[in-house]
Amino acid sequence: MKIFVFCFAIVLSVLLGQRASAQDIMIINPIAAPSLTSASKTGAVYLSIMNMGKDSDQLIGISTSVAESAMLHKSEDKDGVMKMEMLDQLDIPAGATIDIMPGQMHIMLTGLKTPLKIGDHVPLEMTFKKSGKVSVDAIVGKIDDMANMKHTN
Ligand SMILES: [Cu+2]
Repeated sequence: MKIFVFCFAIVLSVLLGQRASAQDIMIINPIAAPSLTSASKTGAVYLSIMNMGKDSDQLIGISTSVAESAMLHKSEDKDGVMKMEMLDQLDIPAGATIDIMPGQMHIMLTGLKTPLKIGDHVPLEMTFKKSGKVSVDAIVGKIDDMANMKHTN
């Protein structure tokens, strides 16, 4: 009986250990912007990535079934003109939360199959170097006009 309990404890700790490492990355508040016109072929998704692990991790790829491609873009205000730059990977330090938010970064969808309406689902598969694939379900909703915050500071 004692041996049984001991074995059970080992199995349990192994299971919990695996579960912990698979859940080091947490995606918070994923939201997609609604399309402005019915002809829109591009879209944007915003979310925060939290790394609860002890090691840094890197976001190395994103895919979605609603568009031909999804990639991480950095937006920069250069003399009043918004410029976008593609990021091949994004470092998420241990214990850090990285915000992909308007005015800073966005996940750009190109080749949208249908325009995005409020309430639609945008499934994303995000690939991390250490944590592997993380599935995300972003809902299309009104984006707070956070981009305008840059005018107040
Ligand atoms: Cu972009």
